[in-house]
Amino acid sequence: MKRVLLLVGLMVSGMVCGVALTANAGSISGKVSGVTGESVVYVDTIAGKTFPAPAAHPLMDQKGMLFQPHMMLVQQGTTVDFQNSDTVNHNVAWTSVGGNKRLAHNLGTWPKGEKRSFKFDNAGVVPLMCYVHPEMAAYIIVSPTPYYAETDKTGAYKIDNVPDGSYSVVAWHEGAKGLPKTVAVSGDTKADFTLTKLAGVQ
Ligand SMILES: [Cu+2]
Repeated sequence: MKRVLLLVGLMVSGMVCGVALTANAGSISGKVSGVTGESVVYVDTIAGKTFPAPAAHPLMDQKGMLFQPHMMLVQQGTTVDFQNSDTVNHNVAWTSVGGNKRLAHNLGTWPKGEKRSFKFDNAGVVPLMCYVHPEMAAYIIVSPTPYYAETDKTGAYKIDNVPDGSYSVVAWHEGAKGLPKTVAVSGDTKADFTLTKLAGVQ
């Protein structure tokens, strides 16, 4: 009798594990081509789904007259810390978020060693600029879901732990229009993108 119960127990736990693995084991991977260097790929807004904001504050530094890093990918709701590490004053501002000019914001201008923070509650590309030094530029890409990845230099990417389902997946590269594509994720799924560089498009 005990042996039968043990066997049933093992079968049930095996089934539970199996289901759990199937639900969580998916991924989206592939290649972004048509552009040179790193791009980003993220799963766009999923209807009826919200995700808790990450607690970590990534750092956008202004150092050596550059925004560092040049491209930062964060989840919606993330607070980014902006720091000035140079001896000159720097400004941080953006003219839109996801193309929406009403979300333009100027964080101000401040000296070396100071930091200011901003919580990005709206998804989309944030083109960063410094009004003191017009040559300074960088991008924060705010993903509405936790399913995102930067490509490597060859354009290859992999987004892990994506539950099975049909999603709009967006590929973006500096100077190219974001390209959405419907991807039906079932386990490990491939999705390739070909982007086109456009003049005047952020
Ligand atoms: Cu500056």
